[in-house]
Amino acid sequence: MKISQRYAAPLLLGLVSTLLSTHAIAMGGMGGGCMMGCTTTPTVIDPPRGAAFQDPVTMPNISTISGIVEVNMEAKVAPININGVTANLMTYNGTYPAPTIKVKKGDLLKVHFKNSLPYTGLNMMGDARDLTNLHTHGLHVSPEGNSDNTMLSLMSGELFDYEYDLSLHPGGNLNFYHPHRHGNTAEQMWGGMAGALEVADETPALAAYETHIMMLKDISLDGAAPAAHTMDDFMSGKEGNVMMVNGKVNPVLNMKPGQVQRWKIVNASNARFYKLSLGSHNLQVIGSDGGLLNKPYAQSSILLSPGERVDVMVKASTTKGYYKLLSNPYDRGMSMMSGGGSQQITLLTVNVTGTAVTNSIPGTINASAVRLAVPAGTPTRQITLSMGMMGGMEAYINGIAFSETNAYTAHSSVNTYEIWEVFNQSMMDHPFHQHVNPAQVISISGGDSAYKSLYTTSPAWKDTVIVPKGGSVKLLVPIKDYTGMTMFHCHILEHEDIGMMGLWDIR
Ligand SMILES: [Cu+2]
Repeated sequence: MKISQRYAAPLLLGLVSTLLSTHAIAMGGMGGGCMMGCTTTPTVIDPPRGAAFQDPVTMPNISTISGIVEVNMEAKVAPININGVTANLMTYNGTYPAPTIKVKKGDLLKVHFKNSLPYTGLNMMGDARDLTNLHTHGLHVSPEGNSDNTMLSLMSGELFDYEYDLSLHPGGNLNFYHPHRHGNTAEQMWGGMAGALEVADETPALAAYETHIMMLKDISLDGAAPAAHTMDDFMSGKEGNVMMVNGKVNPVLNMKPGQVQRWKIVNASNARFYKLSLGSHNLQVIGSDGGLLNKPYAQSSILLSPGERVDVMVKASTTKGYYKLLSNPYDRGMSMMSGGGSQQITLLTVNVTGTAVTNSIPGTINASAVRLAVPAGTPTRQITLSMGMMGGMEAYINGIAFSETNAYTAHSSVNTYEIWEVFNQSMMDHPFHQHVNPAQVISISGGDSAYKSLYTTSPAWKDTVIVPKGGSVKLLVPIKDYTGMTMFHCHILEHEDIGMMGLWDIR
């Protein structure tokens, strides 16, 4: 196993602290916008209807052996057309979004990884920009060795063969692969490194529906490159000014009148939250991060933070016409002035057209999905998330900013349960993500009421949950099957890079 071979000290932090303190005062403190309760008129971002909707391309499987999926994956800079502008993005295999890897439960996934990112010096964290690795967000697999090992660090030119044994992964769900090299994660994912990893479900009732994958991402360009991160971006989380579904602005998806489609949606943005709605249509949630729910849960809108996935069924109106899939304003705490907190964005347009069909949404999805009772005597662990106020560009878990030499470490025993009570002591929401083991949400204090209701009443398995600003979340975490050193962190990836990450040592 290779641990970071080229890990430079964060030389710039002293300078950064000074500048940030000055700036924070100028902005009137950490909030930088509406602290509470204020309303603004949404900024409407309604681009013209774009090209026909396309799913991400599928990653070619080079294996001829049943039960083995084998892919070649190369991290590299490549020209990508972003809304008419050709920009050099950081990609997997030269495409954005990266190709979807398709596997099924029980498969062995082999990834022949090559790091062809060029060495281009150090970033603001003091880390060489080429260092990367691969995280399979959502997979219940080993975090050790050549599996989902986010302690690895691969230099430009390095090859590495990953292997993921999916025999204990519980079932069908949409996962998400992206880099996880501490200090570089935010810049690399912002630059375009993200792909879907679909574990097929074995639910015959769902097989007949037209199904699509939608990767939501925003970006800003500076000339022919992704806009560079600033210190403010690391504190606030970087949002872009071009919002895309599968790399396209406002693509048009055709549905027949009355047709039911299934959409598997992943928020692949660094920091932008989406509050999705489709006119007067209900979005019927049938699955979440970790798999299918027992039945559809009708929602008029769905809040989706970075790293979360949602599996929805939508029944098209019987009235032909155009319907906008919107992202509505949601104040995550730092974005009221310019970002998603104040914006109503048309992400995609549904064109209801053609000959009517009579589809219906099944009443039962996965009868075996249940909410677990909390086992008697389950111990509680308290995890507190906080941000540096005046002290510097840092974020903390239980008061410690993660580094390779110092981290809050949770010590757990395999095949036990724990309750994790996660407190947010900052004025921003933080999507809390734990690797390897999904959890069920016992309770949420604060935040969006529909989000709270959905995830505290349905048998959802979550690996990413919003911890509302000033609020808390209580999770029931089964620690199953795998020992090893893994991680939990904020999925606003800038916050992860500045330290809002802890180690999880499972023995
Ligand atoms: Cu955060």
